[in-house]
Amino acid sequence: MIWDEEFETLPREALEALQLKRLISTLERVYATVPFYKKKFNESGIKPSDVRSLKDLKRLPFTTKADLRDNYPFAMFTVPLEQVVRIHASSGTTGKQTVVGYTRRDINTWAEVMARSLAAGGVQKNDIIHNSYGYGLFTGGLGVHYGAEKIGASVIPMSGGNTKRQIIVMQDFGSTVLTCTPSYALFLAEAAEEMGVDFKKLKLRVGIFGAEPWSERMRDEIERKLSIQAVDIYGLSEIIGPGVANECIEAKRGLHIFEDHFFPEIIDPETGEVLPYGEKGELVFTTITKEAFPLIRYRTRDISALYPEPCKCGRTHVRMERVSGRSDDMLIIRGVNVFPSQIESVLMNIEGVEPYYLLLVDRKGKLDTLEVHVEVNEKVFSDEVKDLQALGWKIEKEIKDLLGVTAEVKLVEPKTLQRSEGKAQRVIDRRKI
Ligand code: DLL
Repeated sequence: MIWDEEFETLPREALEALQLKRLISTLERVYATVPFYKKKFNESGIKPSDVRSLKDLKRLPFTTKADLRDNYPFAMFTVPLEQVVRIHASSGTTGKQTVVGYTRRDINTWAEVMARSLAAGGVQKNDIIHNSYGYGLFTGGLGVHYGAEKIGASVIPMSGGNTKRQIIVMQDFGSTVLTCTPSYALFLAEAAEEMGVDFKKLKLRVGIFGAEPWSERMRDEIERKLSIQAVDIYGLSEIIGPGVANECIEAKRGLHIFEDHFFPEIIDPETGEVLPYGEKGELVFTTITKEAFPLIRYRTRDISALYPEPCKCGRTHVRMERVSGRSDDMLIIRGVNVFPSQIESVLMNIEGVEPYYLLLVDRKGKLDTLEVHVEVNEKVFSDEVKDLQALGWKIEKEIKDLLGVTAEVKLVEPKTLQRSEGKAQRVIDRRKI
């Protein structure tokens, strides 16, 4: 179902005209109210009035996470705090937290794009949404909540944790939609199995999963174990929270970016040059309707590509490929660039291996080492030692063949690696400590 037929199916020309109008008004707003932007634009010798077409956007400087840190906590806001009705923050893995603010209109915009996202995943007003994204400073919980209410669905504000109770609620209340991180969805499946609850007998029919990278194989695994359809939702606090883009359930091939609110670009992360449609690079967003905290050319560090081809769902907004990793997540192991998602793909293609793994990177002397801890299923674990050893070697060989890096694989007992209620931590890099 398309939530906002008019805006989500705008012909390209009309969409671009709208984007330009909104872009110019955003640029004027930040130039007039945020000293950081005024200084940066002046240094680049460009004024908002110089931007006459969408192509001119690339003449503007990027905004980075470091800029947000330098302006911590509120110096990037365009309005006085009395107009800010909500504040969220994301902790990130390094450095100071990033603080974001919303006016009342921003909260409405967010609810609107979240309603669109949920509707794209097939959610309707008679659904019961079991929302296990964390409520709090994290944008997941409240973001989904407002979108669900806007649709008129019944939302259960579960938040993360208390996994057994989650299963009981899902069973007793007849939840039809699950919203949480993909890793937590798998954990819920595991917990249900231990409690003797059969997911196939539950009313759950769809899951809207995001906030961390996941693979096509993981989608298959979740769909099979939970007996549902799984769609991908993308977003980041800085841009608005969840609801920047969402897959449509009709195609499940890439996420439609709500381009009448967020203007996307893909750049080469090394040179900053804008790349054409279809090429992989770093996603950059400019918000064109936000009031309190607009961002101009914000470098997300997320790796993706954009596809403008028409979609069978009827939406005209471009699709982004599922995020395969972050440019700053890339591990360089003995000179070889490795993304955790590449190792995940290798693991998920091997029979007997469970979707729980941890990558441990260390430096012994001058040499980097990579240990891959991965859980195997009960059946494999009860095999003879020599079979387990052979499986370990097989994984090592596949990693070496496909990624060109030597890893030491440790097969661990089922259910021994830490489960996450929110974003899973899959890499420990001891070299930085
Ligand atoms: O994770 C917002 C969100 C909540 C999105 C719930 C989807 C669902 P942050 O905590 O600021 O916000 O983290 C943003 O998470 O830059 C990506 O690296 C990653 N991320 C978010 N969604 C996806 C996804 C929320 N579908 C950062 N696939 C982003 C891969 C994702 N990575």
